[in-house]
Amino acid sequence: MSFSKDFVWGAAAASYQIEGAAYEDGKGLSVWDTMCRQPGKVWEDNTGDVACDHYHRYKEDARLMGEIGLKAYRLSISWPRVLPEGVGTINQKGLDFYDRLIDALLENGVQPWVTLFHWDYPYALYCRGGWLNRDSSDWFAEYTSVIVDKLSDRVSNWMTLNEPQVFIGIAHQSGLHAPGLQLGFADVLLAAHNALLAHGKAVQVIRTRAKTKPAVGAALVGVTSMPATDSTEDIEAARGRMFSIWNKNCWNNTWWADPMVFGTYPEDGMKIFEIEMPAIADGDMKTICQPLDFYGVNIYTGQTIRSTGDGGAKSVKSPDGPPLTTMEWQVKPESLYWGPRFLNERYRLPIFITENGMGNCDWIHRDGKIHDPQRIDFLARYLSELKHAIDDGVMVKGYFLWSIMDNFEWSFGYKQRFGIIYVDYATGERTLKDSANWYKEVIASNGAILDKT
Ligand code: GCO
Repeated sequence: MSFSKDFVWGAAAASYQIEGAAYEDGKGLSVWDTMCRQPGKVWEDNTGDVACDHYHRYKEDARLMGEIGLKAYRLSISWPRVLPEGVGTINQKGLDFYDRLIDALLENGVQPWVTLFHWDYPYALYCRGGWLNRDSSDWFAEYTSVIVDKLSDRVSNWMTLNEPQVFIGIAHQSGLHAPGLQLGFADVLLAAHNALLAHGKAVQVIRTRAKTKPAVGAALVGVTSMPATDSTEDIEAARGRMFSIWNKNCWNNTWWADPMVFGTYPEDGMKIFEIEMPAIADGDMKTICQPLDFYGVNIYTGQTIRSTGDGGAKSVKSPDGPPLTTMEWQVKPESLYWGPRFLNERYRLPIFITENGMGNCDWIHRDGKIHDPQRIDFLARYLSELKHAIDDGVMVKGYFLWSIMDNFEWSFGYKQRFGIIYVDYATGERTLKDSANWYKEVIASNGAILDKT
């Protein structure tokens, strides 16, 4: 076995990170627009005001994606661009942008995979309590219906939320991401519950209103554990760690995926969070648990786990001088073997890697090209592990490289470059990096060249 003929080779980006045009054509404010206005919140006070100017350059971008041979592009929609107040009046010009973008992608042979929410939350709704407001799931359902009505004649692949672990945990608990709140844990769990309800209601809306048969999932972040050795004990220890909750934060798999897939919060979490648990109304868990077509997961790295020999697990200290990306994330290719394997075993859904890639120190070399051998090596290692998982029978159906182009990396601003297309932010000029040309060959050979890289 290897990559199937219909394996989805893709790349991803998100609205606020690339679009720019933050104050154009009637777009409303998002919490990231306001966060970037607060001095010191983002590296060098960078903002997404212009970003990659994708709002104006989308045709060129779609053409480049076609040139690379992408089968699919994972984009997200800016909620306040379409609904400046978050609900109510539609901003036609904003909605039309996505209409044109979808057409441009299809003209270039690239299937659009749409994420409804990738963090640019409408500021107007934040002022009404945001995710803490019980109505927030209905606001999201209303927004979803606007998008589905407009795009579902051409879009059939949908993701509801991107990384709730982060936009709740980091944005509402540690405050590093917009809206930058540091709430008590009871409020964090309330926001989490409302976000899960929003997911469930959005799935219902997609299923009832879509004009073409939809495939629906979410893009969760995989908190991946990997065994230190192939021994049964270490594998069990890693699996146990991957699906357990042991401290009061949102950085885990099960608090999010268990309600979505099984309709229950995990027992260990409920025990640890006992005094902070939100009120769960009748029917909530049923609403959250809607049938899903796939499990989308973003995986960049992982934690190596060893059995303690008495049923426990401990994480293995990194070797001295570990391989690191510019984000200082450890290079752990096996995370793309164990992550999908454990998730597929537990949740029994086909897996899509909705993000994987690396921040690298890219610049234009003296020959005018962008040589990024580290990224090529990184991707080859990770994709080989993914192939290994598929060979072992793990149901993995697609892979989205993060990112199609350099972009605004949240609180890191433009300091980090994740793209396979280089963006000169001063001019907007795009240049394919070596990795883009390499990925083109990976796609054209359906992964066969990985063995030769
Ligand atoms: C996230 C997001 C992306 C990031 C990417 C690199 O995981 O933070 O989904 O928007 O840019 O993961 O950090």
